[in-house]
This record gives sequence, structure tokens and C-alpha cells, in this order.
Amino acid sequence: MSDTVSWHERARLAALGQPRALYIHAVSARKTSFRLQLILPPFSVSTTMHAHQSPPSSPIPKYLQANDLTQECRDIISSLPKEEGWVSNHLHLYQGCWIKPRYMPGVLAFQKHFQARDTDIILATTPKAGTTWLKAILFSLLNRLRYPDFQKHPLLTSNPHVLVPFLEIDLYNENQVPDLTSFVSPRLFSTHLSYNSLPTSAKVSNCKIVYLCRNPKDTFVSLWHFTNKLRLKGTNSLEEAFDKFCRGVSLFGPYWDHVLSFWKESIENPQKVIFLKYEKMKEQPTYELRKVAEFLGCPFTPGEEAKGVVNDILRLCSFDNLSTLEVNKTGKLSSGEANEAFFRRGEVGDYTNYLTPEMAEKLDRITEEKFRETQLKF
Ligand code: PAP
Repeated sequence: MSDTVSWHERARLAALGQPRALYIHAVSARKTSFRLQLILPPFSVSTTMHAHQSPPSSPIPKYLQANDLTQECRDIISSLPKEEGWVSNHLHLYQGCWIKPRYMPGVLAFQKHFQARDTDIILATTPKAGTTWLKAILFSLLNRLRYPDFQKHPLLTSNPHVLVPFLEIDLYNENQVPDLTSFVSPRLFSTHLSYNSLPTSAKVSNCKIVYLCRNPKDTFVSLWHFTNKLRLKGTNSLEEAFDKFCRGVSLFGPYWDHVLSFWKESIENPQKVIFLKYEKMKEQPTYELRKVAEFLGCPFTPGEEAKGVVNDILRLCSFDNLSTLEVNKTGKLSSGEANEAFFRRGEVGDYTNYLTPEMAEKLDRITEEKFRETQLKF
């Protein structure tokens, strides 16, 4: 109970008293971005601008352009095993994780420089597990006293990836030592790295990790669609992509190693890592949301329960709501991906429309084999 009180009190004070809140008045004339000035680091503010105003059209989106790599980075990459990528040229196996060369500077800088605080919250996911959804949910949950009005919420004008940036893909990739001072406590970040590849400070501090994964068949199908959208021309052959996924060659994969790394930690250290599944979130969203709120030390009060805040958050973050917002239909991330690419069907079991029974069986077999020692089932 004392935790509850202190979280609410801290959040109330933060909502009232943060110096950045005063900044609202200075910029309130520019309505489209003022709320974001309140919470976002400089990098994200410019990202938000891009989300609202499409960047000048360039034939090659930023996510496909080569970035400047340091000699250290080039040396590391050239020593790593490589495979043909799903979107751009190659993926490289770094510390057991398949990574695009473009992300390598961010991964190295994140590992080297990130100093986790005990109050930090990191959302970790395998790609296409429902990251966008859970970013929206965690952002609304943690900022519910700052943004109590769901009719005027930052999520209505900003894509969840702008509000909750990736550490290695966004923050540490934009800047080797990013300025994180404008993140109010508790700082909310996200990552696609596996537990083993996280910086030491994230492991040894008391920061909390919310992990989300999804059954491998839907994860694969979602990833296949997403990567097809990102390619400039031609679709990936479903069979070739499937073969790569089964061999573990997918962004931040192997999928099973990723899931296992967080699963193990959630068993050994349940105060630190909560392990969630997309399917369970779809099935029992209110139960899962209350569980996450408890885990993060900000449970819903009886007053909030009576007012229906749990359902308000879920409605705001629902697929139907987010996917039909103007910002998510037409905007782009600063890295060039269209926001709409993160919203496709948002359902469980869509794999049946794409995988043959033999393919589905093969993935089931691999999953059973990889998770044999655990209670994990999909
Ligand atoms: P990322 O890891 O690249 O950020 P991520 O958000 O995890 O992507 O995956 C997108 C998937 O989540 C899509 O699934 P699908 O391809 O099977 O449709 C997307 O539709 C789904 N998704 C996005 N937003 C929501 C939401 N609000 N509720 C449920 N599912 C969602």
C-alpha cells in the first residue's frame, strides 16, 4: 500500500511540478507538438516533427541508407558471420543476435554508455511481438496522472515509437552518448536486444524489464509482411524467409534464444522481469494490464478502478483506435518507416492464412524442441 501511495504521490508531483511542464506555456501556440516537448528528448522532438510533416521525399528511405560507421564498428562487423538480410543487404551475428550493420553503432554505444537507474523501465520485445501496442499501453499507464484526459492524449498525435524510443535503434544510434535528461522518472525505454546482450547496468540495477513475445508462427508472418513493406521492390519469397527464420536468421533472432533469455531471467528474478505473451494480452487484457501495473509498482487505485481507467487505457491503445488515427495512417518515423506499417491485422492465428500445415508443424517442432526444458508453450 505504501508503494501505491508513494507512486501516486510521486507521479502527481511530477505531473504538477516538472520544470518541463512550464515549457508548455512557452510553446503552446504550436499545438501539434507542445505536449511532446513536455516529455521527449530533443531527438524525439524532431522525430515527432517528421511524424507530422512528411520529410522531403527521397528515393531511398533512411532505414536503407548506409550510416557512418567508425573503424571499430567496421572491424567488428567484418569479423562477424553474415547472412543475406530480409530487407537490406546483410544481417550479422553479434553476441548470438542477428543485427543489421546500420544498428551496430547504436548497439555498441548502448552497451558501453547506458547507465540504468533503479527506477527505469525497459520494454523488451522480439520484433513483431506487439511492441507498438505495449509501448502505447506502458506510456499511458505510467503517464496516467500527467495525461488523464484520453481525448487529448499524446498517443492521439504521435506514434508509440516516437513516445517510447528504442535504446539501440533510436537513442544510441542517433548519438553515441544521447542526452537523456529530458526523460522524466520513471524513464521508459525499449529494446529489441536479447537479455544476454543488455548493458551490465541494466542487469545489475533494480530497473524493471517488461518482456513481450508472441507465438513464433504469427511472429514470422508479421515479420514477413513488415519486411515486404520496407523493401523498395519485390517481396521476400515466403519459403526463403521461412527457412531463414527456422535457422534463427531474423532481426534480433534467433527468435527462440531471445525468448529463452528473458524467460530464464523472469524465473530467476521475477521482481526484475515480467514475461508477457501477445496472445494472453489479447485474451485477458484487463487482467494482464493490472498485473503489469502491480509489477511496476503503480497499481490502479480503487478510485481509478471505479472510474474505468483500465478500460480507458486499453481502448486508447486498441488496434482499432491506434490504426485509424491520422498520424498512424499517414505519418512516418524519422528513420523513414511508414507508421501504418506497424498496424496490419493485430490478430492471433493469422498464420493459418499463410503457412502450409507442414510449415506450421515444422515451427511447432522447433519450438517444442527449443523450449523442452521449460514450461513455455505457444
Ligand atoms: P516492431 O517490433 O517492429 O515494433 P510490433 O509492434 O511488435 O513491431 O509488431 C506489429 C504487430 O503488432 C502487427 O501484427 P500483425 O502483422 O500480425 O498484424 C500489428 O498489427 C500488431 N499491432 C500493432 N498495434 C497493435 C495493437 N494496438 N493491438 C494489437 N496488435 C497490434
